Amino acid sequence: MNLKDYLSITPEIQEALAAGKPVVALESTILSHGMPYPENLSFAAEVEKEIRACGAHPATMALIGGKIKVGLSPEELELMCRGENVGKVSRRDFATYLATGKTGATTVASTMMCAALAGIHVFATGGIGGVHRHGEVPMDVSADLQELARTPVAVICAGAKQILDIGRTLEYLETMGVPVIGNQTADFPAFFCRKSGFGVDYAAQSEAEIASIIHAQRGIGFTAGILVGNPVPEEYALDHEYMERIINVALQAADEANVHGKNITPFLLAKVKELTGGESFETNVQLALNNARCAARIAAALCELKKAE
Ligand code: PSU
Ligand code: MN
Repeated sequence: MNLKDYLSITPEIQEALAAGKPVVALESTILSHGMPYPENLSFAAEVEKEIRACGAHPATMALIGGKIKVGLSPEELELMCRGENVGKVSRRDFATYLATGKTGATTVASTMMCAALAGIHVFATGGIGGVHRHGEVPMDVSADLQELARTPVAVICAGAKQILDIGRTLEYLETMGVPVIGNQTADFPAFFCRKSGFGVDYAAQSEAEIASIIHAQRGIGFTAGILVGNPVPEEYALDHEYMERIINVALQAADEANVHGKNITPFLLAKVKELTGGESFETNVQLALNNARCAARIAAALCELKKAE
């Protein structure tokens, strides 16, 4: 067995990659474990539409039937959105899911792995995992951070949710040598809010400039990824203090329900949605669409830079 036996790339994505056209990777955990059905289905359709409107090709990842799926059919998207018997796959789960044929939704970490295997350099998501608040006690540090340190894919996100310790998350990324670039912001965004109070390493002026940084990182042979913080559009941003209160209630609920490990992130996401009466959901959708458009334009600029080599 080798990689070719596991990779299952749709003809559309195969052709796009062969022709040097822009492709944007998308994760499936945001669908299966981050949003309710059927809202996730319309979100999945919308995000793919936005990427196409920007002239790029969307490649949603999943592990299905022992294959690494790069690009999903409408039936496969439906399966991931229904989320019945769909696990959450990070790097440690990858081989088990391939061997057993279980259906797995990919996180930021495993989507980066799939993208790198397929030759895709840009990936759009909502928020990344990170160091959990008081994570030094259970040592809960998302595998997303380690993956950013080892896999050369640029991740376009709206920052990290306040459910995490954003300061420690950024310290970890610095230690691991991961560039953290702001898209026209000097402040690392906090998902629902445009600012976290922590700075990025560099505030890029444009998406073209971000593409040039990704190009340089690849050119010098560095194998770490790049994290791009793209703030939620102003009109959908939520108040920082309000979200802080909501998140403290959610964290308390997680504590009382004794939720740990891989279940804590989906638990907190659902609780925050419940406590904000759906207001946060609209923000979540809009920031993810915004990241998809940004990623598509970065991917297109990167293709131009490669052609000009
Ligand atoms: N944060 C969000 N929404 C998400 C996730 C995180 O705001 O959907 C998902 C992503 O797939 C991310 C994963 O990679 O949760 C992190 O999980 P963990 O903390 O267990 O590594
Ligand atoms: Mn964890």
